[in-house]
Amino acid sequence: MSNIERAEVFVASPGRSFVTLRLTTSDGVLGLGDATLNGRELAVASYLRDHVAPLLIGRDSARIEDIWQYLYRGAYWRRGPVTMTAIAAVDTALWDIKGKVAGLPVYQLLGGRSRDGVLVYSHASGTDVPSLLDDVARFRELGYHAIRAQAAVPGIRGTYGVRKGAVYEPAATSLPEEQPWSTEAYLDHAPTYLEAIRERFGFGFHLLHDVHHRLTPIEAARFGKRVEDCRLFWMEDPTPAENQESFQLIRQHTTTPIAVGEVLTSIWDVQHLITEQLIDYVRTSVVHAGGITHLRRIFDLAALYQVRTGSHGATDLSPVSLAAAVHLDLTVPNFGIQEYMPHAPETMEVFRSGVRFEDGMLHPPEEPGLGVEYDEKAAERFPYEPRYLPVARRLDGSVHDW
Ligand code: KDG
Ligand code: MG
Repeated sequence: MSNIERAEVFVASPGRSFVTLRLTTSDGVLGLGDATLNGRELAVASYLRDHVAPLLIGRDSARIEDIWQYLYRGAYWRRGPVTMTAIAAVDTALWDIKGKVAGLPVYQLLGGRSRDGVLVYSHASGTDVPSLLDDVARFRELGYHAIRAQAAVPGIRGTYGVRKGAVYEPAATSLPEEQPWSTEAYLDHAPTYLEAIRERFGFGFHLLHDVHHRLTPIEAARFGKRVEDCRLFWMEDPTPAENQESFQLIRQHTTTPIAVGEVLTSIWDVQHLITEQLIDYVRTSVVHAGGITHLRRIFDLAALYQVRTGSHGATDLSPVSLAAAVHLDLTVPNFGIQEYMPHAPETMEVFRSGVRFEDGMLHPPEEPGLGVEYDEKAAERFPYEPRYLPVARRLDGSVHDW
């Protein structure tokens, strides 16, 4: 029996902040899990260090399902981003260990390949329409078959989704920046640049757009209807998903596919959306939805209702998460697409990952486990610096959904 002997939590900011769990077994096998919750990093680090690590020591590292149930049911307090991210980190690290013990890459433990590679989309953006079009051209040249497009709304400083430097990083300030928002200006502008992209580049690639929870259901219905001729792969998070019946209203008006789930953390949070077929893609991720064990359960439920997967994969999900996602995506029958934003070079100095991008697809490392290493020494050069996502305010000063 190979017991968990050590549980270490690393918090560092190589390019951006990451929380990483490393488990070590009595046989000296290491397992990594991502525990990053953007802007709330230390809450998960404390949950792991203070409340989970002491419970893990001495447990059989092979019993992944049992440890999942123990941490989930045993805590009494269930669900929520902090709990589910902490459980995810443990679960991911245990799959990494199991792969290393078996001498197999994790995707082989999950049933083996269902496809040759994992289709990904990346983020084109622009401060205006011409610069967005240039960016789309650049992603086409890089070989992407699917591109998300976002442009700044004229007169609205700091529109979400618009890259400032080489890497899109909205969590950029030591206290949340307040940014203005106008739904009217967005609804007038966004359809015009999506149309401009189709006019210039045609329909030979997938086009995606993230509404980022900014619209009411009827506004989202109007938006989806207006852009139908652009044949979007999806419109993402058209409205906040707390009131899930409201997606029915959007559905009544438009055939534009809908993707939801990056802020949802359990199968119960997506159950209604899936079983009522109110969405087409579920965007829950390994790191925020309880790890590989729980995400696979969500994806299996989704498969029953012809909902496909489209996991969140922004840069605030570490290379450990990305690797875990690629292993899982490769195996699930109802895979749709994977979000992929390459990490900053500093991030890749700390996380050595064998995940490979080729011809618009990601491929997992073939070595045992997840195929990612954490360089603790390199991480010491990047001490933790708290950074927050912005907050949006309407033009009258009231808070809007970011
Ligand atoms: O932490 C928040 C980001 O991950 C989020 O703003 C990115 O919406 C996002 C996306 O679709 O990648
Ligand atoms: Mg999003």
